[in-house]
Amino acid sequence: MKKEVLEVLKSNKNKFISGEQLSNRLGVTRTSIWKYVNILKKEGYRIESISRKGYKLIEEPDILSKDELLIELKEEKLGNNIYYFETIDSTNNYAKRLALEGAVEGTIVFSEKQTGGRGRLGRMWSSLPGTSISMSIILRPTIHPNEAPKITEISAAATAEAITKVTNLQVGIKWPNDIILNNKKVCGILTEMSAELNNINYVIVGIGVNVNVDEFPEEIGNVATSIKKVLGSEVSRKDIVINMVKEFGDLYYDFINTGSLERTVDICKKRSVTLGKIVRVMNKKETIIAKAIDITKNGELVIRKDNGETIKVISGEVSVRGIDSYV
Ligand code: BTX
Repeated sequence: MKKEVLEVLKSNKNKFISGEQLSNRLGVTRTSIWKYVNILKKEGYRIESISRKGYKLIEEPDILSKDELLIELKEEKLGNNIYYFETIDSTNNYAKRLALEGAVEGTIVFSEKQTGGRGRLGRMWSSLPGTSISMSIILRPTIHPNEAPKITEISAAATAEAITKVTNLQVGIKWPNDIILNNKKVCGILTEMSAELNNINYVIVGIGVNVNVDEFPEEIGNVATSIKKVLGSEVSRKDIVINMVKEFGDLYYDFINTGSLERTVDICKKRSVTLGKIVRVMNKKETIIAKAIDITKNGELVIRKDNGETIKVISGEVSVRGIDSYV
């Protein structure tokens, strides 16, 4: 019921709505309404209450609560099923458990704090409570497992677009999965999948964004930045999340319905900090130093070696000269 009270107050923001109207509309007593309003106030909502006038929502805190997100995302295809934690080991781990239990596509797991946030290849991801976003989306795409890397690019494109929409900052994409601001990482994406030979059981897209982080742990101080550090002011995490989920749903269902990755590739090319640069590509077999020259319509990175040979890279570790510290 707290969610319903909040929803009515939000749709009447900056206007008074009487306790009686609220209680008639929601079918609960005025005392219950008063109780829920007090809980919301404790959560940080600024609500004016004046006898005979009722309640007026004046200001909303920047919290990523389940109620807030369910209200804001109710029109979207993704995000109708939300799990929210104060602390968890890793939202990707929890999402995996949910996926195994049959959670539907579009289920999203959020946590304020992760005690075991994971990056790729066993690396760690540091997520700072209250100032960053840690979320994992469960997907059940009807595509061939070979196409799963495309979902990482969709996530990167959606996140970059959302950050620009909210902040006006021109964020870059380091192919395929890092979002870059001023040559430093502002967001990381970890895509994991469970599949059989020809079909995917589930994909988990884990996204970590440094939004209002002031100070990073020493070991990542050189590589990490936050939106606040670059913009110079705080940004609403809620606005970033809502826009991310919207953009993601838009690009993801466009790809699923049309089979074309064109819209995503256009964004990735336009924002690429990789194209035109010398890159080091590491895969299980070898390490290649070459120039990144294109991204194909299927999202592969095209690199050209000194001897003129061109190679299409589907996935792998790509470091970019000038951004990553390698020779
Ligand atoms: P990655 O392997 O590309 O990047 C990991 C590397 O990035 C680390 O080795 C470290 O150098 C650096 N790093 C760690 N934390 C941060 C940070 N906060 N900002 C910038 N750089 C950092 C990228 O992996 C994928 C990260 C996905 C994180 C999300 S959060 C929600 C979900 N749950 C989970 O456990 N992981 C994902």
